[in-house]
Amino acid sequence: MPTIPIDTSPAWEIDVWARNVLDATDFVAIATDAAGVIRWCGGALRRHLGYHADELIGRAFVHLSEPGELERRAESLSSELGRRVEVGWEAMSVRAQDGQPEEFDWIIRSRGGKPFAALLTVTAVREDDELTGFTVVARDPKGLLQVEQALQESEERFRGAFEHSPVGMALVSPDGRWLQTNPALCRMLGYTEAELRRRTFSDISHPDDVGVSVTRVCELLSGARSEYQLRKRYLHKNRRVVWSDLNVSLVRGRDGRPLHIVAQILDVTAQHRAEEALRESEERFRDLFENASDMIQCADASGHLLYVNRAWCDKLGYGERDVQSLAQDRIIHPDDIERCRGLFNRLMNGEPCGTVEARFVTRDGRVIVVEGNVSCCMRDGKPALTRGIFRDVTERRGTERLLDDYRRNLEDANRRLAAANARLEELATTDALTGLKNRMVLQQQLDEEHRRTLRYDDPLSLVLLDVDHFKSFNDTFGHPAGDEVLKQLARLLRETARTTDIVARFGGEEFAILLPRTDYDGAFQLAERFRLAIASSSWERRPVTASFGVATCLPEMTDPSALVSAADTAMYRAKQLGRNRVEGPHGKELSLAAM
Ligand code: GH3
Ligand code: MG
Ligand code: MG
Repeated sequence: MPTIPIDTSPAWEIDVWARNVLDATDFVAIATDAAGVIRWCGGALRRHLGYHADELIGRAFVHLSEPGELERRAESLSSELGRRVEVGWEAMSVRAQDGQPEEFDWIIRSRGGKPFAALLTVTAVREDDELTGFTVVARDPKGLLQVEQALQESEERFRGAFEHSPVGMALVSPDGRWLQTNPALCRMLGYTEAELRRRTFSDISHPDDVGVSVTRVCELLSGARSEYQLRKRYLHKNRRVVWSDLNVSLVRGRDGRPLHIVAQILDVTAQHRAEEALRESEERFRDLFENASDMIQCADASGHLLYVNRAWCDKLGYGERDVQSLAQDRIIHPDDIERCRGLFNRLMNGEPCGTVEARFVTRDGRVIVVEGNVSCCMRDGKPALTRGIFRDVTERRGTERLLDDYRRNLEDANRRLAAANARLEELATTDALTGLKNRMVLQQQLDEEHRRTLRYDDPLSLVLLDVDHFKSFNDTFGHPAGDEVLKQLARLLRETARTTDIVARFGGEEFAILLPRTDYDGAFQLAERFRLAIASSSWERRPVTASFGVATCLPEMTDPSALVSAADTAMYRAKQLGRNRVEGPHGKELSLAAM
């Protein structure tokens, strides 16, 4: 028979047989008063906890607890019940007081100081509706002990992992308070663990992310989801934004009540910034690509389109989807395919880029003219794809053609105008009957040569000639025959003159020959030559002769008309002296001297 400790209080007496039965069981049985002071204990007490019953009687049960256990339980019950639960016997018995047996995991400190895990069942004892005490049954301590050891080791391992994890980790109460946080999280957020304990997750979340965080937690607590992932912002103690990837799950007790929230928080600020920068740059390029007014296309190495931009679709009338794996030949005008394939093959053979002008055919069969630039993109040393940027130049080509036509017409018109002008000038300067220069031209040339003579002191001479007895010729043979004489005479003068001499019809049957750089002697000899040419020419009706007057410009002749007058005077002298002769203003002497 085991030793039976007898409580002196009659209320705590127990039947010997009952005690024996209890001692044979594998659980520890304890009875306390209403304040949790142990009044009786038995069962597997000694075997599993090492105590004698009388060592425990009179001690508060809570003194058998591991440090921290009571605080944790009081805290969790406080948040669960929404009122403050004292760190003491109340934390162990509050539910039992409500009339239901309370079952929970607990760690009891054994006699040797070793912790033992037990499943405690606390039941209130009432007499006449008055609470007189509690029974506490610590079950299955042996099995639990092994589990406890394993748990302890595992907890140590877990704690090590928790403490040294580079990822922020935390236990959060269902109402959002940080219960336990690891150093990585403290570093990430700039708070000490104690500072975090005084805050909720909402306190340090970015205001814009509080709403979604709270919603997710509510979903967890309501059972709508068992975990969630979220990218959210926290505010570091120094107010800077910390981007994090949050992984959250809920731990529930045996009875399904939410115990605490486990959160893993990875600082992704740098990654987030990089992603943002990438997204922005991608957006910029996409904007450029999509909104470019040029047509942009990308094709694979077999010439099938991979993607095109909006301008491409708009110009050619295709939808973005129709284009996928469309052969690019399909949009090229049949007559231009050969040339375009040539460029494509050159690109495939290593030419980095090339320009092309070609006709594209729209989906509804219209033809547009494009010019563009195609380049090749290499991957692993092999041509992987081609990119082309094309501009619709249909209108420009049309305008260019119009401009070309216009330019050609203009050139034509200019040519015709120049010809007409030349003709007009000829008409204005040429004598219609003889084809010689007219008197106006003679006058201009005379003015010009006269100026030159005065300036350079070059000699200048003028010969005037008048057909002899021409009136009687006309009278005898008719005017048309007279015209023929004038034409033949003009031809003779032209043939006899030097290239520098200017032969003109002076009026009626009078002609003039202006002789630049020719002195009086030279002029006289030339006049003789003209005279002989006329007199010796064969004439159809009767011999024709003319009388010549020669004059050379003298320094006192400041006006060109003086030269004309001198020649005219000389010509009259020739008439008076018998015609068919050459005369100077003062007779023939000079010429004779020269002959
Ligand atoms: P002279 O020897 O004194 O010069 O006598 P002339 O008859 O030649 O002189 P006159 O001045 O009396 O007559 C000139 C004639 O020249 C008169 C005119 O009919 C003729 N004549 C002038 N121009 C033309 C012309 O273009 N064609 C023809 N057929 N005759 C012309
Ligand atoms: Mg005359
Ligand atoms: Mg005459």
